[in-house]
Amino acid sequence: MRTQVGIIGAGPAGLFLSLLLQRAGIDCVVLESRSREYVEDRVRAGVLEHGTVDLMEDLGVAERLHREGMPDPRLDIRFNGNVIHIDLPVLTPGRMVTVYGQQEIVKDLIAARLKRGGSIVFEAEATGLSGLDTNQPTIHFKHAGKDETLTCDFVAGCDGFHGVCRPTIPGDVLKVYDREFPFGWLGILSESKPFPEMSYANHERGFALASRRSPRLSRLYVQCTPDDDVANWPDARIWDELHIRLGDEGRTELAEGRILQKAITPCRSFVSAPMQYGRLYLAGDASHIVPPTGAKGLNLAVTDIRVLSRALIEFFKSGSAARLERYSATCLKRIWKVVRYSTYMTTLLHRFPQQSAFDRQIQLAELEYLLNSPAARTTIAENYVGLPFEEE
Ligand code: RFL
Ligand code: PHB
Repeated sequence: MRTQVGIIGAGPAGLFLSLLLQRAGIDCVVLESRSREYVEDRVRAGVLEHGTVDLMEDLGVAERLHREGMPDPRLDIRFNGNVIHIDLPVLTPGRMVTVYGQQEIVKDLIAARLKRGGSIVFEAEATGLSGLDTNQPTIHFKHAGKDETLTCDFVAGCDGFHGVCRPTIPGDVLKVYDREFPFGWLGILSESKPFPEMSYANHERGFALASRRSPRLSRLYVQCTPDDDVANWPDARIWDELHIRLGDEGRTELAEGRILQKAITPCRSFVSAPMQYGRLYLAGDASHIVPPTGAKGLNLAVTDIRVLSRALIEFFKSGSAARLERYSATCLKRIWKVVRYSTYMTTLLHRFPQQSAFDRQIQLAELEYLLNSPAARTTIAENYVGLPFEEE
């Protein structure tokens, strides 16, 4: 097999890239190790920056997003009986976010790609790359029990955090910045009426978050230990912790329902640089991950793809590699700002096991400051809706 751009991974990064390249008349093939059903059902992110929504519109894939997505103008932070209201359109120039499940985006992008005649090979697992320092790199993959190859002009490594692309960059070239937080998130989907506001909570017993997926589907999270097991969390324990941490001790506010899904996610920041090596370009979780507190992972994958698609299109149209050469540097500027913000929100809202009395007081003082200062709330608002793009 031969194509211009070989894309590994049919997550948001790989799928957005495939649609952008396809629109520009550039041939590409997407290889995905899992089945179509598996990637369409994987429950993950839910908060879209306005730039992510704009890109969906631009690509003509926002019809269902506008019908079923929930524009969200506010987020709340609860602590010690107080509620900090962060009113996004007031604090940013008229902006807000949209709540729409990542798996719904993935469904919409897969449907559009296939309808437009593009190819996605499911259950095709990339096993290695060769010739990255030549003009004809090759992806080796297994499909239907056979070893196959895909020769390309460029390889886009969109294969997530546990993919094969990042490890092919030699260790002496790749620098890794890593921080593991001493907790995880237990997330559930529940058939129950959600809170009207996206509500984050800092509580003595740990962090909690009340989000949603539809008017009848709640998405709820509680801080747990990093090596925790869902077996330690029977439904009653989850509801008890949610009521307490969200400040609903009287159990009148948070509606309970049947729990459809339960999973634990570690909280970790990880950045690898550079994001390119020879003819391989990494994008999204393949290159960096952030703790979910900032709601940024998916949005950051999308901003990498904006930069990468523009650089590849310029190369194929004009022969200029100038944008490709500065791909990593361009992306990393934004990535570090998002890592900073995600670290700030994570540090602000969680209980740290070794937290000193001093550190706890600083955390509470920061929350009091946010309660009373529109300037402090603006810094959260402008990061939450998405920082402006700096690339010319
Ligand atoms: P993905 O989605 O992991 O996709 C990578 C794809 O590559 C495939 N793959 C391979 N295919 C072929 N050969 C191989 N060898 C392969 N190895 C892997 C995988 O099967 C997969 O289909 O990465 P991508 O596209 O970079 O997208 C990143 C996002 O998925 C991720 O950052 C977000 O989900 C993070 N995240 C959130 N981001 C937000 O912007 N807003 C949020 O509200 C938000 N909440 C969250 C989150 C992530 C969470 N979890 C579970 C990690 C909440 C949670 C709980
Ligand atoms: C979600 O709805 O899944 C969600 C919302 C906000 C976050 C993380 C996840 O910070």
